[in-house]
Amino acid sequence: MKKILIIGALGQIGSELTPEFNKRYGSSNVIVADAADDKRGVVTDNVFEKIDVTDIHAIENAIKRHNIDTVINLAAILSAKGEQNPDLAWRINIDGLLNVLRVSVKYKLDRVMIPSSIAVFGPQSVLYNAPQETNLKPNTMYGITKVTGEMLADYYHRNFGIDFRGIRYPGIISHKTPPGGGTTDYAVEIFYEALKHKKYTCFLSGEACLPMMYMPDCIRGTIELLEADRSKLLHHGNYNLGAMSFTPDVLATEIRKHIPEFTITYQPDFRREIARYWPASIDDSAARAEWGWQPQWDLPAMVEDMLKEIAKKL
Ligand code: NAD
Ligand code: AKB
Repeated sequence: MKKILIIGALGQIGSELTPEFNKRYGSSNVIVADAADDKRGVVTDNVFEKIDVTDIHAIENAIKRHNIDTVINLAAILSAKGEQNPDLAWRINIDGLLNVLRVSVKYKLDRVMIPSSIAVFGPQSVLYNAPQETNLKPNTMYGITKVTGEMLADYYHRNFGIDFRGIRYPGIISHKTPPGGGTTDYAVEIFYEALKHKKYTCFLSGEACLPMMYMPDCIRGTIELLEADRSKLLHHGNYNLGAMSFTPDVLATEIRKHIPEFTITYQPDFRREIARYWPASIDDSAARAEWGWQPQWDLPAMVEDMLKEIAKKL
């Protein structure tokens, strides 16, 4: 892992992974890429390449030019946007992923990481303490692309020896960059509305319990898996990763401990149907056993920190 290319680096996770990589590996060794322009000034110290992940030549050019040996592909269409444009979700999440896998073989990359999601689970999965291995038949296009991605990654690992690593992230909560169009986005929006207007209308139902994680845990877990000893990994692109689980009702109650006037109302839309077949909690014992995963942030600590940080921004 000497020279790293992050594709999709301007999004919610990439914008926080990049500075951590810079600290760890040096910004001259971290090349960042995205199909979008860096209008928010996310990238400060890194070389920036405008790359569409569906353009294999653009990826190849960057790999050759910068002597890349590790690729992190964060470019994706998330669950809610994916239901609105399933063709686009397939093109970016699968054609893009295949491009990354193909160049990994051609340029003999040292390591490749592409995230999966709790969206791999579906109506036939065990949804409480959802096991690592279970019946995966999601009913969203996003979920279908994530299961397919996990299977393709396994195939490339088996047949071409690619060192592929990936996590089924839960909903990620953060305050730096807004989430990109998912079902768990409510758990970020709610903080801005609580601070600005002391009320929030939620697009899920009050009892929709989902696994969530605060960004510092997400970044630490990602780096820990990336750096883990390959010989200890029995899985590759599909680690369940748990931290906390809560419903909108429970999150609102926790926010009310800091803002007593805060109220929440519910107007569920199509995203309620997406959340309905996602797990309430996940069994991450494989990640704990194989590379020592241990979450550090719980709900009260996360809520306190989010309110403090967003208040500074507002
Ligand atoms: P995001 O939507 O915030 O960011 C995605 C980035 O990809 C954006 O900057 C976008 O401009 C870029 N992008 C889109 N299409 C592109 C293309 N064709 N070529 C290059 N770049 C393109 O997403 P995120 O939340 O940072 O998620 C990163 C990864 O983590 C995704 O694979 C996502 O499925 C996964 N994930 C995220 C969460 C979460 O809650 N954030 C949860 C589970 C899994
Ligand atoms: C989404 O809601 O689509 C993402 C995810 C859990 O994959 N946050």
